[in-house]
Amino acid sequence: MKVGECKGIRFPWRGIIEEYREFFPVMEKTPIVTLKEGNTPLIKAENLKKKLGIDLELYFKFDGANPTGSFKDRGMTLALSKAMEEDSKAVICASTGNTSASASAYAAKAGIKAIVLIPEGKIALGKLAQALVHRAHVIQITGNFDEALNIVKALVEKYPITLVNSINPYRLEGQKSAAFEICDQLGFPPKFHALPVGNAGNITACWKGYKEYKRAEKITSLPIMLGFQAAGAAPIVRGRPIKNPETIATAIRIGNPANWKGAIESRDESGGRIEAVTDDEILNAYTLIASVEGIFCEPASAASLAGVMKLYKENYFRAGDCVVCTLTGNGLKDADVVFKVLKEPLKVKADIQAVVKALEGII
Ligand code: AN7
Repeated sequence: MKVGECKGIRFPWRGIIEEYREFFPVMEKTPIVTLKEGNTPLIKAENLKKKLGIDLELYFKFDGANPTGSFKDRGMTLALSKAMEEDSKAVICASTGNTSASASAYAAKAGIKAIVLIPEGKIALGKLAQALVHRAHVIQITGNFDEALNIVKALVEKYPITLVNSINPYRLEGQKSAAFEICDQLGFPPKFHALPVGNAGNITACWKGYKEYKRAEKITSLPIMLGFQAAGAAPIVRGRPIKNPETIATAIRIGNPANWKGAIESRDESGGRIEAVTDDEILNAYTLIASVEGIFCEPASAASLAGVMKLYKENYFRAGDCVVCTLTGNGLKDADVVFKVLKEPLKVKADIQAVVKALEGII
């Protein structure tokens, strides 16, 4: 190959729609809007297994490695492709941050407008930056996610704008690809699949994915679904909407999940559990995943491991069970949290003696 001659990308991953086309409601003429989402790493957590002394085959599905840094891209590629097929001129969503980041990026790629409603002061800075830089029309409301979603739902009744929250069925269609990938990467379905639960779209989507993969005879068994909500925002666990949800994991600060029913069905059909984990448990799992496994996920994502650790202590699992935890988003989006949890780094004079002294006992 001559220098400067580009032959295109070799062995390209084509994005989830092209890779799993037979499972999606797309047509020949559907314009595919993709940032090549999916194909995210499935990482075996050997270090964590040793460190915690747990007898599980534990894996992380790191969906923070998606183009905009979260699993939402899996749903957004389909939602935007269908919006384009329907000749939509604008998309709208309410968001705790990741949906808005993803919608903004995919709308930019599609060349249409994005409008996002977010709870003021309650979304991670990186996510807000993403919506702004992709040139979405960002509106901060002095209210929470649930209120923002109600406004957005009312707006799409009146205006010709496509809703891209997970009540848009194409979102869940796309997100089920995570289940396909996990089965393909492992070579079989896991015994358990643990996820954080906010609006409950992802657990609903993954469960749908496993069922479809089984129907297509790609797998012969189904996993048991485990969903974890933050204790201060755990409507499904408490059995009633939470008016003022609170948690450090702002991504899942949701009091009235749109896919509530889907989450209950996933739990009950698979024989799984939906439980609450405290902010302390979430933060402990968050720093553990980063320091022991080298994966920087966002706090909400760590709810999956926090929940698995909690159930492990309750002797819920059998020795050697295969457990996949989805890490839904990238920690860089919400780096501020690190400084709330860990000490600031040492500061010393620019002099070798001072640095050596600071490293006493380390080198
Ligand atoms: C990192 O972006 O709801 O249970 O508006 O960003 O499918 O809602 C985000 C949710 C987990 C929960 N982890 O997933 C939004 C939004 C992260 C998230 C969830 C979200 P769902």
